[in-house]
Amino acid sequence: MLSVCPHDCPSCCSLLVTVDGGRLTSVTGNPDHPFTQGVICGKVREYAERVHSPLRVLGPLRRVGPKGAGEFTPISWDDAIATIAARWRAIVAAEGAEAILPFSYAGSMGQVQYYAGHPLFHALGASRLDRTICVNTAYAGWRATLGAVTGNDSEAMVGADLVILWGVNAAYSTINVMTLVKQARARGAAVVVVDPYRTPTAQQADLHLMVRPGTDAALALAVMHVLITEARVDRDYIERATLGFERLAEHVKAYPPERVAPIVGLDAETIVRFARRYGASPRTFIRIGIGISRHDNGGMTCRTLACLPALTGAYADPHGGALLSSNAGFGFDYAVLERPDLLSTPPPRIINMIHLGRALTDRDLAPPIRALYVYSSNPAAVCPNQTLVLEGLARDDLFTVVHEQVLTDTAYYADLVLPATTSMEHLDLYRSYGQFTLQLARPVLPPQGQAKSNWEVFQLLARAMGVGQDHYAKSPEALIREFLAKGDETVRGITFEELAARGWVRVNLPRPYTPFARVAPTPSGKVEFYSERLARQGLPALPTYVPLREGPANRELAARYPLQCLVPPNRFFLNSSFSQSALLRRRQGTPTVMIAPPDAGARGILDGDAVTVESPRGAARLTARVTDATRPGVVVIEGIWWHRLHPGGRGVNVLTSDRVTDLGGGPAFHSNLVEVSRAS
Ligand SMILES: Nc1nc2c(c(=O)[nH]1)N[C@H]1C(S)=C(S)[C@@H](COP(=O)(O)OP(=O)(O)OC[C@H]3O[C@@H](n4cnc5c(=O)[nH]c(N)nc54)[C@H](O)[C@@H]3O)O[C@H]1N2
Ligand SMILES: Nc1nc2c(c(=O)[nH]1)N[C@H]1C(S)=C(S)[C@@H](COP(=O)(O)OP(=O)(O)OC[C@H]3O[C@@H](n4cnc5c(=O)[nH]c(N)nc54)[C@H](O)[C@@H]3O)O[C@H]1N2
Ligand SMILES: [Mo]
Repeated sequence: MLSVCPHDCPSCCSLLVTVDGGRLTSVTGNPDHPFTQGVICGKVREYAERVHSPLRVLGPLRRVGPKGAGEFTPISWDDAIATIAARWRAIVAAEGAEAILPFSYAGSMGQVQYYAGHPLFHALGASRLDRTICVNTAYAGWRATLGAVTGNDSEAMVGADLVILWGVNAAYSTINVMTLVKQARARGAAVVVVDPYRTPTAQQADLHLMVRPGTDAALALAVMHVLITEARVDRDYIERATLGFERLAEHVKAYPPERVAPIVGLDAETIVRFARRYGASPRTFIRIGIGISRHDNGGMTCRTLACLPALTGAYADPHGGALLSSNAGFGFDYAVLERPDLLSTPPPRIINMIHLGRALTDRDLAPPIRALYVYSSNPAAVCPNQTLVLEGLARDDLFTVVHEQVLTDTAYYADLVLPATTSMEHLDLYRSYGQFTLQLARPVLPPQGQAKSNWEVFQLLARAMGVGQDHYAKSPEALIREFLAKGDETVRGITFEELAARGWVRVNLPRPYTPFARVAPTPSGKVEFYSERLARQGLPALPTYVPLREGPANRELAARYPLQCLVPPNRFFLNSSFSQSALLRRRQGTPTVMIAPPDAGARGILDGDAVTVESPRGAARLTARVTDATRPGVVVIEGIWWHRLHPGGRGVNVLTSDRVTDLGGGPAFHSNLVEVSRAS
């Protein structure tokens, strides 16, 4: 049977699943899907273990122990819904509906389940949530240069001369890109990886540029310097499709390779060679990851990288260009799912999700948050500044409901836990942010235990609260049909029936897809080297390297916390999902921090030692892995283990800051200064 991977990953794989005796027995990649090509990651191959996990929540639960202890007793669905409705009504009467905060992210990328709660919370007048934790910074930077978050089709890289994987650890985070990289190599392409540590992706590259964290904009500006001074640019493209070239040319004089070399931690010669290689042909494809954007200067970095293919004309080449995300390739009308018409005027306040800890602990917030409803997310583990998040979740006067598939760290703090279906148990429509197919997955299993989908629970809550009834009277299938019908030309003609029969359909985009070949949907209609819009926001109008606020240039902080700490994904978890899996935990090992031999030596740390990593926010216990895969001055903690699985009970995000980046209100997870010491 056909299914779709529901997880928050750009690949959005098409799956083949088998079910036997009411149990999921195997999950493999669909060989007929052009992006999946039969290959899926080691996490989803073990999906049966997740669906039938001993930690699955199978019925509603009520807390009996202290918050955080995870002690519950079963209750009925009727009781659970009645309890929630009664508590919400009392809170609305006493302090107003803004005292209720929904909290969700991308546990499921299915469009029905992702947006299921928006209409209810809009109709109630609850506080709105600004969902910034992942792509907002990157998208804001990309839009500043190009106007829309789309790019060349990854499949085009197969015919490229040069493929650059810039701040993307595809071998972990979107494995199917590696399939395309291998095919490109077989046809003679060179592969360059730009990443501050030697990831498995970097190990497969012809050249790995091990840059210092947060310095990519400087590197890109030096590349521009070389391209422009050596006249390796496409004058025709620049003339017809870009704005501000003369100003850019003047501006990048300040970034000669010799000056940039010590900033980025590469020698000038390497930078020049890289620039010449890039300028040798427009047949160059850059796959840009979201990783580079999780820094203080992340928005500007994305904007700067997006300028490179415009200098060489690669955006117009059928095998060139760049892709950050395929987001805007899908022209849907989200009002169908989100129902902004149900919002009051003026709309309720909006709370940045990365400030969850602040919002829950802020004594001056009026009204305070009295009720939290968490679904499709595990904020206790994934939000920055975990100390504050846990302090908030522990509040006895906070009424917390968590709708979950498994008993997560966040669920441990819930007053009520509600059981959620998995993608194998409910219908949904999926779009990807790394490729251009639309997919549908129908249930292959009945709901496990008493599990209900997000949609079904919001239907019950809407009825109990007496709001949004017109919306929740629809079935998920009717909603999907309406959503398809109201989309623009990119999805016109794609029907529910076709999706149900084939599993996937490519959206109506030309092949090759070169969206920025002649124009870009910016205010000027061109690729903007110079951005009036950024200038109006008080930001540099031209691409600029701005040192990290929390980085080596911050001498005072760096004196106490001399190491830069990156916190990217690991191989076997998906954010904190799959932490529940004993099998995948075994494959993953234990929570570790990678540290370079000189840094370890200076601290008397040996490989395998128990260490404490401390940032200005807090401290976590990990196992040291002494390795030259990272450079001196940079340590790496891969993955988000549920914090209750760390010795000491605090996870990686106890270290990270809830400071926002330069653009888009996203988090600076990787701009994180720490000190590492042997645990006593
Ligand atoms: N196995 C696995 N896969 C995942 C996830 C997971 O947790 N596990 N998460 C999923 C999600 S939600 C997302 S958003 C995507 C994210 O996937 P990606 O787009 O790949 O982004 P990140 O994983 O955040 O970071 C990618 C790389 O950026 C590097 N990096 C950090 N700072 C810098 C820098 O300053 N310069 C450069 N050049 N590189 C830098 C990191 O070291 C890392 O190797 O992956 C998805 N896929
Ligand atoms: N240190 C560090 N922190 C990070 C990151 C990082 O790289 N490093 N990455 C950040 C990024 S990119 C992201 S996107 C966020 C992700 O943060 P989250 O979106 O919170 O991701 P997960 O940890 O995967 O948690 C999703 C939860 O949703 C549940 N779930 C799945 N499907 C459904 C459903 O249909 N209904 C309901 N009710 N629940 C469901 C899963 O069981 C899981 O526990 O984390 C961020 N945090
Ligand atoms: Mo993400």
